[in-house]
Formats: sequence, structure tokens, C-alpha cells
Amino acid sequence: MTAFTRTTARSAFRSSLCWAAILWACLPAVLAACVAAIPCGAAVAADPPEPYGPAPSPRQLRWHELEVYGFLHFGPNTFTDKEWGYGDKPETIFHPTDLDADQIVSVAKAGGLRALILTAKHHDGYCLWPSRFTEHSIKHSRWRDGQGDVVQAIAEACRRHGILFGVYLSPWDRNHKDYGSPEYLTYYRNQLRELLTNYGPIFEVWFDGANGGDGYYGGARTTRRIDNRTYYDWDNTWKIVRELQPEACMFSDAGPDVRWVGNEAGQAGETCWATVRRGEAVPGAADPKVLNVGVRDGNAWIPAEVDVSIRPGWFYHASQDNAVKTVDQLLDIYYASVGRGCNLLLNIPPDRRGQIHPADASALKQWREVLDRTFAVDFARGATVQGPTRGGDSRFAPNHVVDGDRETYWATDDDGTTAELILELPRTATFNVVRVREYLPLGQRVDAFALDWWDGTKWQEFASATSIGPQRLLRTAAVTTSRVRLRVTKAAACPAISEVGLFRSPR
Ligand code: FUL
Repeated sequence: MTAFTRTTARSAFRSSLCWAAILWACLPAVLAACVAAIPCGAAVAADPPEPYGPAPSPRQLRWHELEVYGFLHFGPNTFTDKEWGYGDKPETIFHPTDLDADQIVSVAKAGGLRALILTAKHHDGYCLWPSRFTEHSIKHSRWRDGQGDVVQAIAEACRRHGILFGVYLSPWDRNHKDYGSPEYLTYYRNQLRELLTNYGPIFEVWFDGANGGDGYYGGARTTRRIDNRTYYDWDNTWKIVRELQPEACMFSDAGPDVRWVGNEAGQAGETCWATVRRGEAVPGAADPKVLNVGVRDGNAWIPAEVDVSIRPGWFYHASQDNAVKTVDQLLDIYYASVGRGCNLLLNIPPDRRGQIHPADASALKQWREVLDRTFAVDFARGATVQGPTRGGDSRFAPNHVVDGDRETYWATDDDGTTAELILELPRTATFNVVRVREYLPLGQRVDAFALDWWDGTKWQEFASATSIGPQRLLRTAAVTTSRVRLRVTKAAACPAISEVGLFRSPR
């Protein structure tokens, strides 16, 4: 190649680069012109639906994904055989003989619990950590010569085993001399600060609603009533949690992030909305019926958490070793809690050794095995799905309900508040559990729906239900088919469904 031809080639290459750069810079304008030229009616892009009503915050969305976690009721009551301690027992009463935080957390993990919440202080006021603000704690116990810290032991074991950790700090304190006066509030908040500062990330803070009554109160042995609407000045207490653990959800009868479900029997309402009217309830003063069902068109997203014990009591009592819930009872609870869009907080109380009793561990493990087997195979995955698509835009196409991705969803046009999807399964399947999920960032939209199966000649209804939210599980007798139909029969806004799953429970 001569010097001339080399120069010419270089300059031609440079000028082609130059053209490419110009074209690249103009690309957005060219594309916009092309889109504008597409005739009306042939549009390929539709806007996502507007959210309907309140939607979850990012911290609530993370909380919804946990679904099942455990409660540890542990403290003086474990050793006195009581449920509510009076607050007058000597600190030495707490003496687990062989506390093993790894055993507790391993049992929880084998049961599929994704977090544990520990009663750092129950109503008796006894602290399972060496609080700087009271002498009524394990620092005067015989356990580890008063040098131990149960909160730290459990928090660290949770981290080692890869599950989350949360704390319960009873507002009612039957030991503290100041309970009922403003000074107690300072004490309570100091303790909250200790727990939220010294033990790593906290996923949930549990504010119990049981409040005021008789107690030891520093020797006064009296009855103290408080006005639960004003005494705790909750807004300012909650600010401490937001300041120190902004990722943590707060539970109480009234939220602000998660509400009580209104009973301790493991039963969410058959209809259960994630929304309620903010400010209507306060911790310790709420209508259990409203908490159980929620409020359709409420102004706040405060979903329900279902707390229930694996035994009759919250604390361990040897007399209840034969009364541990059976696998079938635990399954019923799962379908009446998680299956109705709530999270399940299952209490597994450590015994006097400081470990989970074998009866509880075994029930929990067997329950998890059934659940794992149930949800191992989704017969709807990969089905061909037919139904209306919002604006003809593939981002909202029906097949998103079977793609195994909660971030994608099927939606219809805004006027489509009733709609149907037909799923042709990859192969004939026998199922007895159906899971339907709404796409939560767009709120709770569906009021009623049904799932049908094709019996070879006609549609038969498998089951129908009302609220969906994070998930709705329908469980009934097994059917065998290769075709199912989802019918949204009533919705407040066009449906946005992220999953339809079909499963087979072995029992
Ligand atoms: C209730 C308490 O009074 C019980 O002792 C238990 O802690 C339960 C989870 O909450 O309000």
C-alpha cells in the first residue's frame, strides 16, 4: 500500500466514523419519528396501570417475601411455668442448663423459618440482655455467671445460619417502679435504643398490645392503668426505630408497618385486605374483627401478621409436651395465614435447657417437608396462556403469570375489571393447591376470582375466593386436567396478576 492510498483509507475510515457518530446522536429522534408514524390502533407500548389505593413500601415488600418466621418466648416464665410473670421473681430464676443458640436456629431453619423474633423483655420486665438501665436482667442470673447475653447469642446464631433477627420489647413492664409515669417512657426508649444499636440488623420490632394491670412495680404491688391512646406517645417511639433501623418493619395492633391479625389461633379472615384506616387503632386498642379482615379501600397498607404458638402456651411448659400441634394442624394454619396473604409468626418456645424440645422440632420439620414437597413442582410453569393483554403490549401479556417471576405480571386494559385467562398446561397434571399472586406495587385490585378446570367436556369450578394480595392459596380435592381457567369476577381496577401456580400437596 502506497503512502497515498494509506492516507486516503485512513481519512475514509475517519469520515465513516464521523457519520456513524452523527447517526448515533440522532438515533433517539429517528426512533421517536418512527414511533409517531405508527398509525393509531397499532401501538405496541401501553402505560402500566395506575396503582389502586395504597401500595407497600419497599420495606414492606421485603417483609412480604419472608412469609414464615418464628417467635421465641423465653425468660423467667420458662422456669416458673407461667405465661405472664408478675415481675417479682429474683434475677436468678432464669437459669437455662444448656442454652444452645445454634440448636434453636437450626431447628427454625429446618422448619423453613426465615427469621426469629426473641422476647428480649416480656411483661415481667426481665431483660435477656445486660441492659445498662436496669438490674432486672440476666446479668444477675446464674447463667454463664451473669456474663451471658441471650439476645446476642440468638442474633449471632441467626446471622451464622443466614436468617433474620427481630426483637420483642414489651411496653408493659410489671417490674419497673416507674411504669405508668412519664419516666418509664424514657426507660423504655433507652432499652429500645440498646436493642437497635448493639445487635446488628433487626428485621422487625414487635410492640405488644397487652398493657397495664397489676404488677410488682418496684415493690408497690399495685394495679396501674394507662391510657393506651396517649401514654406511650408511639409516634416518637416509632421514630427511634426509623432512625436506628430504617429497614425494620414495626408490628403492633396498629402498625405502622404490620398489624396484628386479631387472634392468636392462626386464622386470618377468609377475606383479608392488606389495607386498613390509619389512626383508627392504637396498640392495645383495636377491633379484632377489623384487624382480621382489614378494610377494603382503607387508606394505609398495613398487612396482617398471624402469630400463633406451636403449643397451647407461648412459653414452654413440660405439661404441654404432648400438646404440640400436629402437622395437619400446622398445615391448616399455613393455609389460613400465608394462604390468605399474611405472614405467619410461629412460636417455638425454648425449654428449660434453652433448646427447642424434640416434639416441636419434629412437628416443624415434618410440616416443612410437606410444604417443600407441595411447592417443589408448579404444573402451570411454561403453560400457554390466552387472554386479553393490556394495550397489546407484551410487558402485560398473560404468559407472565406462568414465568415464575414475581416482578412481571399480566394486566388488562383499564376498563377490563373482569377478565379470563385460559392456561393450556404443558402436560396433564393432578393438583389440589392453586396459588395466585397480585403484583403488589400496584395495590390490591381484585375483589373476587375463581379457578376452573376442564373435565374433558365442560368447565368445573375448583374453588373461588375474594382478596388476593401477596398470595392466595386455594386448597381442595385433587383434580386432573390439562386446561384451567382463571376468572377475575370482580375488581376495583384492571387486574395485575403476577402468578397462577398449580401444586400437589401430598396430604
Ligand atoms: C400477647 C402477650 O400477652 C402474650 O404473652 C404473648 O407474648 C403474645 C405473643 O402477645 O399480647
